[in-house]
Amino acid sequence: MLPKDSIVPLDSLRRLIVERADPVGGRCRYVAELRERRVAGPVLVAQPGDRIRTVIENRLPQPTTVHFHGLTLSETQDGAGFEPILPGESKALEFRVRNRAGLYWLHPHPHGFTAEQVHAGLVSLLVITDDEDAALDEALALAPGNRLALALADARVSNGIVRPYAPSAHDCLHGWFGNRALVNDALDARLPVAPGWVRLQLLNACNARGLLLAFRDGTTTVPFHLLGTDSGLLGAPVALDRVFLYSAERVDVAVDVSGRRELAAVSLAFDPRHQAHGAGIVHRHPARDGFPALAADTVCSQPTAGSRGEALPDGAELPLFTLDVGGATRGTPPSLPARLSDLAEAVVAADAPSRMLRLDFDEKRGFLIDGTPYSAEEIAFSVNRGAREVWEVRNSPISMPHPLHLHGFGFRVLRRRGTFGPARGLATESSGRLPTDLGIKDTVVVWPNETIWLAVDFSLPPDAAFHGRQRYMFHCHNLEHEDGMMMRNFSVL
Ligand SMILES: [Cu+2]
Repeated sequence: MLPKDSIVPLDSLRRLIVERADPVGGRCRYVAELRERRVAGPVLVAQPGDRIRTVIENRLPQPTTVHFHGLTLSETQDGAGFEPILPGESKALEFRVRNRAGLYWLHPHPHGFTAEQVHAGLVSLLVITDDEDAALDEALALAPGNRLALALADARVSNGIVRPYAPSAHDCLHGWFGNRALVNDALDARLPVAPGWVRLQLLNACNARGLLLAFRDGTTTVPFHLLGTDSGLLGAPVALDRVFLYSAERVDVAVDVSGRRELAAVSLAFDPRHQAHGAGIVHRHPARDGFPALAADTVCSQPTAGSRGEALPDGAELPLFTLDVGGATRGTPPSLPARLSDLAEAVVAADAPSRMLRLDFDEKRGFLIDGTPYSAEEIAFSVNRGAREVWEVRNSPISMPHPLHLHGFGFRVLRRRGTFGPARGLATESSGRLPTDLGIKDTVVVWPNETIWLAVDFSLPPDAAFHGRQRYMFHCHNLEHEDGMMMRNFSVL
């Protein structure tokens, strides 16, 4: 993983400071405070069973929270917006890691500020490893430095400077898109690797941009293998030449760079199916009242053209990063293991209760779930601990892709119907499932006019110390949509 000096074991984290690094431009960062040192922009590492015991300190001029995306935690630990940490305040946090090995991440989740704060750079990766995960590294004979965990974001850059977050009404409708990729917060990232297999755990940390990830050597497309998704390894690897990765989704891939001098990761051009049209909606989230924006010249949520002219539209080709291959050739790399994990197909009882959710678009009110804008007090429904449900999620035909995220619980994709052409073309099964649907997910993209069926398991670990009613949420992870109220609460009883 890279860079080595940014790696922080989760159980040694004494304090997590959320700070604004640059008051004019509004860039922010997490700083991990350990017993003996401080690390800006930490990559956290943990194993199942590890315990975190830390204090989160908010040095921003706005409320914040730290959401542990993908982890099974209590309402308080989950860091959704129920208990914002006000400017200058701190919050003690303690929990045990119970999730599978995989790439998870931390980001702010305070109502009305999530998009601005994530865009400002508040993203930290959490890599959970275990024996199965280590066995794979060994089977791939990974050279030191050939395993990387990368957050892929985009930003509007002019004259080498990341412009502050200032969405127009158009941006609030479609999302805030940049023109350059930021990889672990760096522009034009070049990552040194050795010949052989490279294992990449990649997060789409863009506010709104969908990525169609591929690798190129010159003009040649280089195939790769999908090893895992949001919550860890697949049962078996899948050979691919491209993969969709929407906001908050993760992929774990292996690519062989033997015999190459460099390999470019790109997002290929695709039709992003933005079929929602209208003047746009001005969202001034009521939670923002009384707090300043992060950047001096931010004009947040005004119906102006803003800096839209500098944005590349969703679906435009975008260079992401380059692997620089150096060092001695080490012979033919080993073949991939046929099995990666003991992950089995989801088993769904014939009488499993089903729940229908609609992702709606209304020209005046924007994107909503079941026609209902988010309200912190509302509970859309309650489920019992241990319940297993089938969710049927239908996206409107006059809509756009929505990456739907469920807090606290992983799910499996059972089936897709109505998937649009280029995505449908990647399906490997008659059920319409894509290779990324074959693992445990916490975020899944739903295309316009598409219906997906999910198996959701509300089991809590037997040792979970969080008894009583727990509130969680599900929402679109296009962060402009999330702040625009495309979110609902539910509770687990
Ligand atoms: Cu959305």
